[in-house]
Amino acid sequence: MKSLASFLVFYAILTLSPQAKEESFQIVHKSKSVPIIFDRNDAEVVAISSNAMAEDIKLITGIRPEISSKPKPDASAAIIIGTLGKSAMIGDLIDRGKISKGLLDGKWETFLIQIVKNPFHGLDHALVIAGSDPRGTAFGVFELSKRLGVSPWVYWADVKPAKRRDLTVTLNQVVMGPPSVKYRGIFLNDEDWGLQPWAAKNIDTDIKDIGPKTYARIFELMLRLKANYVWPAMHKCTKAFFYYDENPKVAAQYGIVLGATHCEPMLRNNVDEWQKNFFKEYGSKPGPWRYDTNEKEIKRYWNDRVKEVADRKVDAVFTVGMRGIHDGKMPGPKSTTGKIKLMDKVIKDQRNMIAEHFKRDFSEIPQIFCPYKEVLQLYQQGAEVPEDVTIVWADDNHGYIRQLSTPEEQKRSGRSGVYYHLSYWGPPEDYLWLSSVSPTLISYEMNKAYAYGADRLWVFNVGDIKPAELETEFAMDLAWDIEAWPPEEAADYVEQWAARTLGQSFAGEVAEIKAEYYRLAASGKPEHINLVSFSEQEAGRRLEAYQAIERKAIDLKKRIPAHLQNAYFQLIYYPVICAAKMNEKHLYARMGDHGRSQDAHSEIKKLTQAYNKELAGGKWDGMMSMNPRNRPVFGMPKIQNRETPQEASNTSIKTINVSELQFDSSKLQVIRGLGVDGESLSRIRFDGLSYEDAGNAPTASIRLNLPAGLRRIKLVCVPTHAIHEGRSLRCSVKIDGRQHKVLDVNSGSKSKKWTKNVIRGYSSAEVVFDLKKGGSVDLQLALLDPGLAISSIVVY
Ligand code: REL
Repeated sequence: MKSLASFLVFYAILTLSPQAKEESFQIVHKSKSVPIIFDRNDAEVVAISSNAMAEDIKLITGIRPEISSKPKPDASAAIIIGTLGKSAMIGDLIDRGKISKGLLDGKWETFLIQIVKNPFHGLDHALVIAGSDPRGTAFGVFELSKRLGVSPWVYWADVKPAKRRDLTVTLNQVVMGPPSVKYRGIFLNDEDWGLQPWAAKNIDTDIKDIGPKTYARIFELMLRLKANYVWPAMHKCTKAFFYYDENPKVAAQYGIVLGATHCEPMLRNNVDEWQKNFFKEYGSKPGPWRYDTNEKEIKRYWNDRVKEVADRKVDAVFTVGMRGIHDGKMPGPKSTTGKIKLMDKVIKDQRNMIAEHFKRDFSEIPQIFCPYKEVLQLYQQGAEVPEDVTIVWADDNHGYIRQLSTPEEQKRSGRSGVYYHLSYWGPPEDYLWLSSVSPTLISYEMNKAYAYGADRLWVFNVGDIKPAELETEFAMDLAWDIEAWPPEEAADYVEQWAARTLGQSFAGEVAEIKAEYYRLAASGKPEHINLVSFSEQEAGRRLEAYQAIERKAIDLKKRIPAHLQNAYFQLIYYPVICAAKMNEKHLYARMGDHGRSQDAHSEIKKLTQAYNKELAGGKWDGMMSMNPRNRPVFGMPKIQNRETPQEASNTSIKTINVSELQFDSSKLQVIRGLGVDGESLSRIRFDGLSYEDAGNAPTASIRLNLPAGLRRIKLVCVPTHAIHEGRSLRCSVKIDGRQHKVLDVNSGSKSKKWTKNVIRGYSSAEVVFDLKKGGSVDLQLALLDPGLAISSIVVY
């Protein structure tokens, strides 16, 4: 529980105390709040966050602080909020040595929070929040809010803070930033069954779409999460982001940097702007989406957006390169050489446009190239990406990053980033309903990426945002501070998160429930369960495990305080119970139990109805679909005949858990919460070294008693990918130091094997040894490549 302990210590620095102490600052006392003061010349996001803080204080105490631009004569204290170089008050405080310029100057998104005595004439003291830049200031404001007990999910998951009459903050100077990752953000994707219908019905009701009012709420959430970058929703159910003139304005007000997906170069939404509305914009039908045959038209279309972005001074990161209209391949030449040549030309032309309109050095105009799906092959085979462009490596859509930068690529000035899925539409199968990628897997993959230089930009596909709240917050916390949650500690995050979200007294139970929820989903996500086969024993154990967390979640619900019931339902109860019911529906059907299968299905229906119609008085109506894209898994499965023979159960001699192994803990570690068995053995951090000689590689061993004969040994591993081109995921297996074989579990990311692996949640490889005589033997594993994570070893 190291992390929980450090969390408590950390929070003790800034505690809320009912009685003011000398170093404390009273925000609300005797039904009176100190005012919040900021300079009107400061950035708009400062006004926005100051107002949000006033609302947060009101939510806790019932008293809304007054907002003003200068100290009020009748107040002896104030909260002063401002940005270095934009706020005269902050400038003054620096000039008079009250706060340090050096802590902020020249730093990206950095802030300090500090109690200052006699800040200005007439004020005895102030709580100062100062940022190195406007977003830094806003992050400081929301950090204070969070520490006062207001969750980032106060609106988005109804996490209401406990009421207090007085509000006092006690702190030493707090300095946070710069963040580990420069651009950190979310992709709002597959919005058709949640975000779009919900926004149309409840928020942007005038335009019946995801529009400026919805984006304002999303951007506030992002600031609360210290995120700064967005790929807006882009499916055909919604209009292009730029269609509503207000959208980019709202982004600017909230200080959010605009980006666009792997298939939307130059910030253009091709479904809406090319396919649907080209005529409206240009007075003619668009020609083919082919750069080799229709260069002029496509160029003009891109150029117009670049000009608009430059003219309106939109803070943006351009995606360069080209794919199909939507999530398809770039149309054009058939041959790979032809495609690569065309891609090179596209990128060159796009950069000329950027240069023409921005008239600044390329290093000041961030650009990304995302080798997603088939684009990775083009890149691997020679497509040229200028060195100042950030390469945004993608995962395989299932949470395992396909490849990272080689030592050569790590030298590029544009460095690299990651596009990572918490939600996904596409082959081999979607997972658009519940969110079940664990913090530990996120930490494992993103720490690995960071170690290989991916510190420039991280974007997470969060689907409709809900119910990926916890995982999204984890991802953003990690992007802010890569050291906060290393893989071996990431499993503790849930307890810390639950303590501040749902209350300390429930945190341990929530953490236990979620740990099982993630473990079970690792061997078959609820959305994939129809594709995974289990032996009768395995199915039985799985049902028991799900029913155990279901009982715990139901029991906990009875004790959660009234003001957090809504939050608990959407954050924990709905996903956990529905995951259990989805498993019951399919596994009981396989056992021929129609009644229980049908009951599970009906329960999912009932809970989804409650989510939409009853939760928080109907606030989330339209947000939750129990059958996005109507995939077969969501319907009633075929009930099998009770007599149907089940798959044979495991005949193995022994399954070895990695915690039974002996190893040097300065080189290897067991990571809790990773893999199908709930723990996996991996190297400590990602040192980058691969070994040809097993003698030098970190090893783990165990003494086993085995009968003589042919013995098959299977490694069950997390289905990660080799760290970069030219590497693999090898493990050398030795018995009694003599017989020696090397296994490789790297499957690539296109093979049938890979499909099987990501659906069932593990990769595997086997070796056969001929044991001449039975008895005690020494089994030794040498982990030759970084990124290899072994979950268990099965001996047959
Ligand atoms: O996950 C992705 O990045 C892609 O699948 C998306 O771009 C795409 O919109 C997908 O949701 C379906 O078309």
